[in-house]
Amino acid sequence: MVSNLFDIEEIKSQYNFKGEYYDFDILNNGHINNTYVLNFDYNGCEKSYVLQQINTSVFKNPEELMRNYVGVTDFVRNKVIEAGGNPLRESLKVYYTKDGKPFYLDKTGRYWRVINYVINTVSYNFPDSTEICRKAGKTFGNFQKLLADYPAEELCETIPNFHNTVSRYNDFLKAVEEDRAGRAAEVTKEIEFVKARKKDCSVLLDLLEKGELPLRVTHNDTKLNNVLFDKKTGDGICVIDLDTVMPGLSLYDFGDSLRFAGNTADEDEKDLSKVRFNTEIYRSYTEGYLSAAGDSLTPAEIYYLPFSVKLMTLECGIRFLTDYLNGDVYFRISRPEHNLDRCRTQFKLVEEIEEKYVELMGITQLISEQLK
Ligand code: GN1
Ligand code: MG
Repeated sequence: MVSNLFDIEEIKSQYNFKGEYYDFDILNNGHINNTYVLNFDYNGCEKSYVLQQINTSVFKNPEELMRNYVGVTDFVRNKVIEAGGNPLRESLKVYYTKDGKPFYLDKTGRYWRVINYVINTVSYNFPDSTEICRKAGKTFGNFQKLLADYPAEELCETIPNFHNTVSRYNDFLKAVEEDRAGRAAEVTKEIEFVKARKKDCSVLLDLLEKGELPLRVTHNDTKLNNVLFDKKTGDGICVIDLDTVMPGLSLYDFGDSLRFAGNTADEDEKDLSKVRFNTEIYRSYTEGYLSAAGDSLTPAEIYYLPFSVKLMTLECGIRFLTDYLNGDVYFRISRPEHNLDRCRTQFKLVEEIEEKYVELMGITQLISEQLK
């Protein structure tokens, strides 16, 4: 198959792939990188690799990023081996080019990487059941624990201030002021929604500064579709999308997961009456997460779990709105108002979480007491 997305002959000449290449699939679940599965015939068996083009307008230092990526994947793989697991299914592995690099820089300046394709897995863009969420919670909770002794000083910040909600708020104010795409007048309601919640933006950062929340190594992009589930057992076996593994708060990971999984509708649903926050999903994810990571968390981290869901949802809505105001320069879109629709689902969810806040606090407290 001929593709104008990448030059397969050129990619093939850089790597020691096993077998005869025959076709590729596009895996564009994410909003940032371009991802393909390259399929080879290896002695009559299918052998696949994942090829990703790193988005360098988002990740400005792809070579530093790949240093992180190799460090983290090697670290996780060693832990999987120590625990007697299967490293090619439970962790990612970066393949090196023929000249020994963990990435390939092509003639046009595009950065590529090749990693293992984990066979016989499924991922979900939507949680079909509370059970899936319990398992996702467990998988991210384990991942958190696995990284607990990762040497944080070796990690570069692949996107500076990624979950710094105060700086996200300031970027938003700047976008409103500059109004580059001339759209501010049509989104005054959304702009006011954010401004009314300015205070929320600094809560976790203040606690971090006061030493009341610990800095950890975190994933920072814990969408449900970043977990691969084993097709047979249904268990979450591998966490993917490791570009944003950086020092952060455990609460960023927990909150971001439920921002996505707790939504009863798609992230870009236009009909807001369908967008609700599902407290049963919250309950099962939290049970899974705390059963895996609970004993490594501090009481303050547990106390702020419900707040983190609200904050990460607000942050994501702010980011979509900011991108809409800037003329859609960051997130991949497939329709003109895509970022605005995404922003609106997030803000509807924030309202839902605010309404259900006391219930969420109760659920969290109960689960954490039961696990003691
Ligand atoms: C992006 O590419 P994807 O879909 O895994 C974004 C996340 C957002 C998410 C919103 C590097 O993740 O931060 O939460 O979209 N990743 C980056 O769906 O910005
Ligand atoms: Mg992703």
